[in-house]
Amino acid sequence: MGLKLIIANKKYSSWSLRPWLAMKMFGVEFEEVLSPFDMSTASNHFYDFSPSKKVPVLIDGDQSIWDSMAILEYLAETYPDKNWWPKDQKIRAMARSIAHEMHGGFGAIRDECPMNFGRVSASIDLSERAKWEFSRLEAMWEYALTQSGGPFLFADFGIVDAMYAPIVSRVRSYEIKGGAAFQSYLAAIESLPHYQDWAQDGQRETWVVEDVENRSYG
Ligand SMILES: N[C@@H](CCC(=O)N[C@@H](CS)C(=O)NCC(=O)O)C(=O)O
Repeated sequence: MGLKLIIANKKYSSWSLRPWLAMKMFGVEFEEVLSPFDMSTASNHFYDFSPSKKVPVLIDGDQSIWDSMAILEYLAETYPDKNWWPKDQKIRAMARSIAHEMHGGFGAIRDECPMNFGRVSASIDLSERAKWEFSRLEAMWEYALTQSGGPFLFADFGIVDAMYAPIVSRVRSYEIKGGAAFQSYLAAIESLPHYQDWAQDGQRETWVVEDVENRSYG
C-alpha cells in the first residue's frame, strides 16, 4: 500500500505545504487527499484520521504520523538515500536549528501574517514582536546562505527549505522588505515548479476561512 498525505486547503494550510513540497521535491510517490477546514465544526472531522485533530497526516499502511516535522523525519528515515538534511553532521545540526525554530517559533509572524495564497498583496502594520521576528528570520537566512552559497539555505533543497516555504508566501502577501540575500532566497523558492503548482491550486480554491481573511486585511 502506498503513502497517503492528508492536507487541508492549499490556500491556507501552511503546515500541509511543508511535507507536500518536500515529498514532491524528493520524488516520493504519494496519494494526496485534501480535507478542507470546516470552521463550523472547528475541523473536528480531522479526528477521523488524526489523533491530534490537525493536518498534515501521513498514512503509511496502518500507521498514521501527524505533525509536519515528525512526517519529514519519518520520510528521511524511510528514504535515507535522499538528501533531506545536509550530509555533514555540524552543518546538519545548523540546518536542524533553523528548521526547528520555524516549527516551534515565529508565533507573531504566524499570528499576524497567516498564509493566504489568495490574498491581494498589501502591507499591514506589524507589531514590534513580528518585526523583530522577521529581522531574526532574515539574519538566519543570510547566515545560512552566506555559508552555503545558496540558492537554498544549505545549497541544495532540503527539509529546512520545506519548513520555510510558507514564509516565502507570507513575505510576498504582506510585502515584507529585506536585503539581497533575503530576496534571492524568495526567488529560489518561487522558482520551484512544485511550489508554483501549490500556489496556483491555492489561488483557485473557493473555500473561505473568515478568521484568516479578517486578520489578513486587519
Ligand atoms: N505542529 C503541527 C501543527 C499542525 C496544524 O496546526 N495544522 C493546522 C492546519 S495548517 C490544523 O490542522 N488546524 C486545525 C484546527 O486548528 O482546527 C504540525 O507541525 O503539523
